[in-house]
Amino acid sequence: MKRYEVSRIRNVALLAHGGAGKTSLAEALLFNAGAISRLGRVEEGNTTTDYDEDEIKRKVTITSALAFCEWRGYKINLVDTPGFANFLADAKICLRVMDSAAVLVSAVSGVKVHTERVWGFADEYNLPRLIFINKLDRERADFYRVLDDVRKNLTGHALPIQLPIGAEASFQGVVDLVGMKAFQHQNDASGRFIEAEIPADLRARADEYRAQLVEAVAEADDRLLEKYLEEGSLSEEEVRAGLRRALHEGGLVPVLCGSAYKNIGIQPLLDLIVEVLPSPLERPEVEGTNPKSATRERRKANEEAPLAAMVFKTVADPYAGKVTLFRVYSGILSSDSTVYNASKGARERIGQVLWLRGKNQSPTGSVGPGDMAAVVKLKETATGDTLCDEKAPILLDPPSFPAPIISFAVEPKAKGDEEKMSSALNRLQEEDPTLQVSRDPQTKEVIISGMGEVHLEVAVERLRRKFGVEVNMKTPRVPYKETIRGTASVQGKYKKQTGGRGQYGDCWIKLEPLPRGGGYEFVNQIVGGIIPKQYIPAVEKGILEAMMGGVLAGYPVIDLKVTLYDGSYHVVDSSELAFKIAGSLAFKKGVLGSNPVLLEPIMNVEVVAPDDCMGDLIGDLNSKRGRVLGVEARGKYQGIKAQVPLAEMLKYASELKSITGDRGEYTMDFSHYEEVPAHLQEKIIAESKKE
Ligand SMILES: Nc1nc2c(ncn2[C@@H]2O[C@H](COP(=O)(O)OP(=O)(O)OP(=O)(O)O)[C@@H](O)[C@H]2O)c(=O)[nH]1
Ligand SMILES: [Mg+2]
Repeated sequence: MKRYEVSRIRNVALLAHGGAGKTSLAEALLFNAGAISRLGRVEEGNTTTDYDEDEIKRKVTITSALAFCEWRGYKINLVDTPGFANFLADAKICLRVMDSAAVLVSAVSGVKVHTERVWGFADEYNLPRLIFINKLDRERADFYRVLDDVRKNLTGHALPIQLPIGAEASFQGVVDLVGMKAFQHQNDASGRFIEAEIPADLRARADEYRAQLVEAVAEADDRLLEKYLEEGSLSEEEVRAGLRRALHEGGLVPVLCGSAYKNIGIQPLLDLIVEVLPSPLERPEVEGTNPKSATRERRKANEEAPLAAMVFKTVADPYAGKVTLFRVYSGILSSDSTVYNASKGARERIGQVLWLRGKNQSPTGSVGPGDMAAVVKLKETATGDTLCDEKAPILLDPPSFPAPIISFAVEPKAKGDEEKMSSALNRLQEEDPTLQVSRDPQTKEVIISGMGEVHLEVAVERLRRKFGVEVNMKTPRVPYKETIRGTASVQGKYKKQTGGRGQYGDCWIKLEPLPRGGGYEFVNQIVGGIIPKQYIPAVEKGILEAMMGGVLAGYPVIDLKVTLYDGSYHVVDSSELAFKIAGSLAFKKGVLGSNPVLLEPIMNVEVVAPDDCMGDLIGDLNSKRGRVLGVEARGKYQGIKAQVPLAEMLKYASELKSITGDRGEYTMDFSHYEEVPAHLQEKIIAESKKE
C-alpha cells in the first residue's frame, strides 16, 4: 500500500464522556468512507473499534483503538477513546500523538463532568478541535439547549456550522451554514442524502446563525474583515478558509450535529475533517532530547528527516504476541528494518509494518511522517517509548501516566498458580500503563493498583480470559505510608560470637524528618574506617529494606534523612550480612524512637449533581473527614470541590449513586499525603498486626 503525503493525513481523536457515541461515530465514519461494508452496532458487539471481548460484553470502550479510512484522497486516522472514568487515562495517553480532536456531546444529556475532563486533556496538548452534537434522533434531544450548555461549560468559542432539520424521531438531516443548503436523509441509516433548499421554517434561523458564523470568521482574518465590512457578506470559499484559520488559532470551535446511530450528518463531518482540521505539517514540530548530547532537538515532518516515532499503545495478544502502535513524526519506518529504541537504549528488529483498523491488520511496506501504524513482537518496546534512527537518536517527551488511585490484593484461586499469575500480570501491564503491580513487603501479597474498581475488575477478567489464571480480589488497600516527626540517634548492633565463625556488625545512625515529598536521603559520615568502606553499602541496604517493609504497620517509610556517623567492626567476624542486619535493626529502632506517624493519601474530589442533592452530598463528605473547598454552579448542576482521604472514598461510586438517584458524577485525583488522625492510626496498626 502507498505512503500518504503528509499534507493528506489527518489524525483525529474522538473524545467524549461515556456513552456519547464515539464508537458508533467511528463506525459511521468508516462506513461512509467505504472502509467497512456494514455499519456495526455497539449493542450487537460488532463495531470495528470495540473489538475486545470485555468491550463487547460491557458495551463500553475500555481501551483506545486505531482505525483509518480514506476520504477524498486523504487518509484519516481515527482513535476511538474510552469515555468511562476508570479508563480515561488511556484516552489521555493516546492524545499525546494526535493532531486534532472531535469532541462529542450528547444532544440529550449535554456537557457532563467527563466532557469537561477530556476537553481539558485536549487543552493540555493544544489540540484544534470541533464539536459534534450527537444523538439528535433520540427522545428529548435538543440541539439549542445543548449548544447553550457547550458555550457555558466548554467553550465560548463554539459556533454552529450546521443546524439540525427536525428533532427526535423526525430528525432527518442538517443545514450546512457554510454552503447554505440542506442535506436531507432517508430514514434508513444508509447515509444517502439529497441536497435541497433550506426548509422554509428554518430559513430565518439559518440566516441568523450564518451571519454569526461569517462575522466570527471575518474577525479572525483582517483581509476577510475588510471584505466583509465592504460587501456585507463572504463567499462559501472564504468562509471555509477563514474557518480553517480561526479553528487552528483556537478562536473558533465549529459545532456540527447528527446521529451516529442513524448515520445522519456523517459525510459533512468527513468533509470538515479533511478540509479544516490540521495536517501534521500544521502542528508544531515535534521536540525531544538527544540522549547523547542532552540537547533539545526538533524533527521536521518529512521523509528525508531521520526517523522519530512514538509508541502510544501496546496490545497484548496471548497468541499473536505483542502489538505495538506508533505514530511516525519524521522519516520513514519500513518493514524488515532495524530501529533504535531511545527510551530503552536498545535496537529493535521491525518485521512487517501493519495498518490497523480495529483488530484487522493489513501489511504495508513502510509508513511515512505523520502516519500511524503497528508492528508485532517487539522485544523491549513499551508505550511511551521513542523509536528512532540510531545515527540520529532522539527521545521524544513521553506522555505522563497518571498515578493509580485504588489498590487490591490479589491471589490465584488455585494454589501453585502464583508464577503464572505474576507473569500474566506483567503482560497485562505492558498493554496498560495505568495498571501497577507490586508486592506487599510485609504480607508478601501481590497488590494491583489502578484507576478505579472497574478498571481492576476488568484486569482480573483479562487475566482469566487471556491468560487462563483465575484470581480472587481481596479488600481494597489504601497505600498508607509511614514517616517520622522527630529525630533520633540510635545504635544497631548485630553480634553472634559463639562457636565457629561469628557475625559482627555495628552502626550508629541519626534519623531526621524531611518535608513532605522529600523522599529519602542517605549521608555517610564515617571517617577513618571505623566501618570499613566495603560494608557501608550493606548498612544502607539494610536500612532500605527495613524502610520498604515499614516499621509501624508495614507501609513504606518516607520523607526522612538517615546519617550514618559511627560504628565498629571485627576483623574476623564482620561481614556484609552482619552490617546489613545492623543497619536494619538501627533503622527500625530509630523510627520507633523518632515519633513515627502514618500518612494517608488525600484525594482531590469533584462531585457534580443536581441542586437538591447538595445538602446530603456535603453532609456525606464531611462525615468522610472531607474538606469542602467550594460549591459552584456547573451548568444546570452544582459542583462541589473537596479534599477527602482515599480511605473514605473506596466505595464512593455506589454511595454517590444512592444519594443522588444516579444523577451525580465525580472525579478523583491524588493530591498529597497527610497524617492519619491518632484514633484511626491505632486501628490501622492493630489490623496490620493481625495480618
Ligand atoms: N439513538 C442514538 N443512539 C446512539 C447514537 N450514537 C450512539 N448511540 C447509542 O448509544 C450507546 C453508546 O454508544 P457508543 O458508541 O458505545 O458510545 P461511546 O461514546 O463510544 O461510549 P464509551 O466508549 O463507553 O465511552 C450505544 O447503545 C449506541 O448505539 C445516536 O446518534 N443515536
Ligand atoms: Mg466507545
